[in-house]
Amino acid sequence: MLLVILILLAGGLAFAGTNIDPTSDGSKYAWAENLGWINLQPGGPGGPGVEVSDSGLAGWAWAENAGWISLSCQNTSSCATNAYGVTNSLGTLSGYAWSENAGWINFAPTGAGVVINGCSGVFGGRAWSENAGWITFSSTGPNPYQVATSWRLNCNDNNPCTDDSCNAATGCAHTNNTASCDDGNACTASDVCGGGVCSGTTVTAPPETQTLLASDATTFIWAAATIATRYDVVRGGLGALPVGPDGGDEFCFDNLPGTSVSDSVDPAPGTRFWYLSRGENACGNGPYGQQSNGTQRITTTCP
Ligand SMILES: [Ca+2]
Ligand SMILES: [Ca+2]
Ligand SMILES: [Ca+2]
Repeated sequence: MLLVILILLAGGLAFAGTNIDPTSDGSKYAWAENLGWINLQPGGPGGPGVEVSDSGLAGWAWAENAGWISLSCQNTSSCATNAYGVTNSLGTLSGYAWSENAGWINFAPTGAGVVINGCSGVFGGRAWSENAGWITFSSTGPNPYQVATSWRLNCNDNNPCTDDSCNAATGCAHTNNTASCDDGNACTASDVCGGGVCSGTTVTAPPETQTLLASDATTFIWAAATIATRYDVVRGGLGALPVGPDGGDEFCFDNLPGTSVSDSVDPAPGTRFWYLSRGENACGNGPYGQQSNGTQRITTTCP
């Protein structure tokens, strides 16, 4: 039997390696009441032993009284004819392993079952074999033993507003934090985590620009408006006031990045230009301010 299997193993099968007994302290033995010790890393690291993944167990275990135990039909490329294997669902194992000499080994028998502590990697619980009886994966008794793996549960909940941790006694924990974040909404600002959720202060259009003045004969400047990301400036002729309604004598300097604009155009002799600015952002356009009679200045010259 051993010879047959070893030839089979040598016949072109690549081992995934083994992540059992990561600290090399002997945490690789389960105990079967009718088989004795079962070694889940019989060939040492890189050998044909057991590999734990998010989806299940792969590779082989070795029982001193029963020979090789296959944890997956993939070991012998036999899944097409007999799909079996031990699956891993967040640390809870189920399904079957196969031993030529011990028969099927059920990892989730009624009233028992095998689990892996996703935060410590230590196996617990029992599997059942009709021929081998109970197989126990850890014991704190007089002769303590255990199987351990470097596999870990992924506690990342993909929520940046929680700090994720893995505690061997209590499992995954997600603690709300107050980190800065991005709620994906351009019309909220100062986004921050609270209660496990990212949110920000609603952004509306910028307020009216203030402190408009000509800094020299060709340059018009104004003070930055809060939450404005760009500015429009409308120019018109003093003789054509009031402002608006659109086009005509007016000219638009659209979507200026800063708080000034230089105008290379001179007014006709004897006339003068007026300039107005407004702030804009992705959530709206600010006002041009009010006329002396208290009504809003409206012009559609600038988009
Ligand atoms: Ca998180
Ligand atoms: Ca936002
Ligand atoms: Ca604009």
